[in-house]
Amino acid sequence: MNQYLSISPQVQQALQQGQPVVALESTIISHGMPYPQNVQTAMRVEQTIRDNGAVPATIAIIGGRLKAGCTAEEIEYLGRQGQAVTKASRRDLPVLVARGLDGATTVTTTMIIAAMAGIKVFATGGIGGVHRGAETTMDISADLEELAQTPVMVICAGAKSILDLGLTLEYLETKGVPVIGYGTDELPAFYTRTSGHKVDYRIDTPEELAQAFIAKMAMGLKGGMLVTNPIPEQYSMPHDVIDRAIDQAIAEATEQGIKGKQTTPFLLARVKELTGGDSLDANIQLVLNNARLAALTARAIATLQ
Ligand code: PSU
Ligand code: MN
Repeated sequence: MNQYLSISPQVQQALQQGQPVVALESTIISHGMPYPQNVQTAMRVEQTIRDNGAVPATIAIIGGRLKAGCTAEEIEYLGRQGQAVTKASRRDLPVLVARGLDGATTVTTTMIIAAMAGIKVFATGGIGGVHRGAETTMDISADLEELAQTPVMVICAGAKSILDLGLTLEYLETKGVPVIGYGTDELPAFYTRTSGHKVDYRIDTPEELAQAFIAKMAMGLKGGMLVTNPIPEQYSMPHDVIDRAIDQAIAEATEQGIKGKQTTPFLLARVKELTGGDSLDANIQLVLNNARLAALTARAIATLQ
């Protein structure tokens, strides 16, 4: 086992016994939602995974250790620290680990640590992608490169239209990452069930998600798979409300010269402020929905293997 990895006893036992485990990221806790809703949501997500027959493994870097399975105290700590914790992407791991520091894991680093631990399924809210204006800023999330090389299935609610969704799909195509719509032909855009962009394949059951993922692994094709699961109808938001908030947030980011790793957290926080509590409620519900699907899919993989 990697000398920097710490797997919690519960997660370790589940992995040894071939039981289903679902990885969860921690940047969504520290940077994605305000306290205390972030911690409450993280605990509800873990419980949803247990209720659906799998073991949750919230992933983070604590004191330089790569944790697969955080305690309730560690989740509370990350939630309280909020943006004071380092948002840790692939390039941050060497120095954080060498210095014994803390880091909240993005989709990228959650995939890396999940793969080290042997966890195949990961549930989150939204992934990073190609930002609008990337043709001049070159701002493309490391999440896309990670999907291209690390063997983890990422179950999300699509990507927010703070990104250029068309370019994000083009990038994933180039990198050979299958983009699946769960029960839909269209890429969901996080708060909304539609985006006007088609996914590569529609799959309607956890069993078929499991079969496709197992086939990919068995063929030795590197990289992961992206499953986009639309927000439940009753929680989805009107396109015009969300589009207006996103356009304004992007204009403010440009005006204030927001760059690099600050861009995504800035946009997420502004969209949340501009849409009031509604977007936070929608965010919480879609994460719970993804946790449920991830648990069922992890079970299907465990049964097939
Ligand atoms: N998009 C969301 N919510 C999030 C993130 C993205 O809707 O919480 C977080 C995830 O941790 C994701 C990261 O991996 O932001 C991407 O950041 P960047 O764009 O800087 O790569
Ligand atoms: Mn970026």
